Amino acid sequence: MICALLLTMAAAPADIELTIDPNTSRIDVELCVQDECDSDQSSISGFLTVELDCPLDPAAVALEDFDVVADQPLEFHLDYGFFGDIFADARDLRLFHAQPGDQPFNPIIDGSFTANNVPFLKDGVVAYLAEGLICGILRNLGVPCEDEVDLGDDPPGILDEVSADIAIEEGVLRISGRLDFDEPLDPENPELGRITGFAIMNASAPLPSGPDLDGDKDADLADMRAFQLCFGGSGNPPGEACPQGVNADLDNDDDVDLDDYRIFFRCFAK
Ligand SMILES: [Ca+2]
Ligand SMILES: [Ca+2]
Ligand SMILES: [Ca+2]
Ligand SMILES: [Ca+2]
Repeated sequence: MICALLLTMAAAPADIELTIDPNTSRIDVELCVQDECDSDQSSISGFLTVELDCPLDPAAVALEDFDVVADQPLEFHLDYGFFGDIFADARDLRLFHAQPGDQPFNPIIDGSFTANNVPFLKDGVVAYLAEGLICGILRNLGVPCEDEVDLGDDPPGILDEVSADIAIEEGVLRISGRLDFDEPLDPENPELGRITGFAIMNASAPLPSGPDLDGDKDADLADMRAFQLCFGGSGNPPGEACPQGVNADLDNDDDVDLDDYRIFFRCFAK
């Protein structure tokens, strides 16, 4: 048991958690039922976690986790005039990674990357009420006039393609992306209506200095010498000769071992 735990810790990657900025990130949703539409929006917040092949000069990025929430409920009023109204709201909306952890690296090309087949889970509650003649129209389509759906009951979905821009500016890692969606409300009842829209996300985090052990923005032979002085092996404290203030524990598991060397070497080999 302890062995398995140590192995898991030894494999802990050098993850970077980026905070989503709710001031510049939002979800915008349009709900259409029987040709009547209304839209609403909310700021979004949360985080995403990535691993870079080399933090000094990344050529590839792995999207390891994300957890995004809508800060306000979305509210819709579909007005059918003489035929009545539908009131709908979506509360506590949340989208998060279904299998967080180590993921494949995706190449960064012209400042952006694409992750494929990303599994996700949803959460939140969608409720609606149809009043007047529109209620009878919904019934004829086999849809109740009032319902509440817990999105957390849905099985995991797959995002075929998640693309985002990635940049490093003055020691800050920035990732920004946009996700468009267009889904039938009920796949078995496509004429009922659709939910369409987009989410815009901007996230950032201070970039760890990583393999640049002497702080001169490279990973060269001088850094390699410092790394060797700090090497202590798996589960041991850093080597006694490790220079003061140098942190060669690049995967944050309180040792300087071969896992840290692998991370160091990705930058050194560039
Ligand atoms: Ca270790
Ligand atoms: Ca250096
Ligand atoms: Ca140097
Ligand atoms: Ca370590």
